[in-house]
Amino acid sequence: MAPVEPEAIAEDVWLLRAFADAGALRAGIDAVAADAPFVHLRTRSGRMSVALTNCGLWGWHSDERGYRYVDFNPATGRSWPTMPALFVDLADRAALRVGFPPFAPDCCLINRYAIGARMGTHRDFDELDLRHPIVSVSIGLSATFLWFGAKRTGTPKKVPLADGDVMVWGGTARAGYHGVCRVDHEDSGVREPVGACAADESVRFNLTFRRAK
Ligand code: MD3
Ligand code: FE
Repeated sequence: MAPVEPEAIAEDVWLLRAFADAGALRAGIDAVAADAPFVHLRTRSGRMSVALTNCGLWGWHSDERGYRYVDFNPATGRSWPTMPALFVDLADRAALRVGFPPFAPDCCLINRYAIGARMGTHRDFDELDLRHPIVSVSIGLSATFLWFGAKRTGTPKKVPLADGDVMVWGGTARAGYHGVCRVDHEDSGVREPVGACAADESVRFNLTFRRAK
């Protein structure tokens, strides 16, 4: 894999462009989804346009009762699929690359964005220990990530994310507000999808590695 210099996007936010072999990760996503199919969960504000699944010990779940981590898949009654070794290795290498101690994620949330899907402004604080970083990997179609930081108002920093890009959040950024613009057309990207994704349908995946417990 080509060496990349981490780019500092904001305080404690790092971008590693084209760090991941997205084609290889796609095989892992397909294996996870074969056991734990993608679903559109409900939140208190309605049905999510993003479909998701999980692998690892814990999975992020939402319904009318709210958000939480669950140790089995409510849709199947089974444990979440094991995190593929390739996933764990990538998350660990990305965290190390920007100076974090070894990162042992126990949850990988996989988001799937079809054209038209978006993620509203929110922050993630259901994890027990916010000292652990978050590592996220973009696969397939490009999208614009919005970084608001400590306040959910104001003008966000817009970060175009392409196939294989990896971001790491830690420290002060861990509690920051963020979102993803509507994925609206296929040629919105800064780079063409490569490898196995080139032949793929119009979809963006995002892997989010977390230490939930
Ligand atoms: C920054 N996912 O799943 S990257 C999410 O592209 C989520 O699917 C987006 O926001 C996506 O919650 C954005 C991942 C991300 C996740 C958690 C964070 C970025 C974060 C927590 C703090 C700061
Ligand atoms: Fe988030």
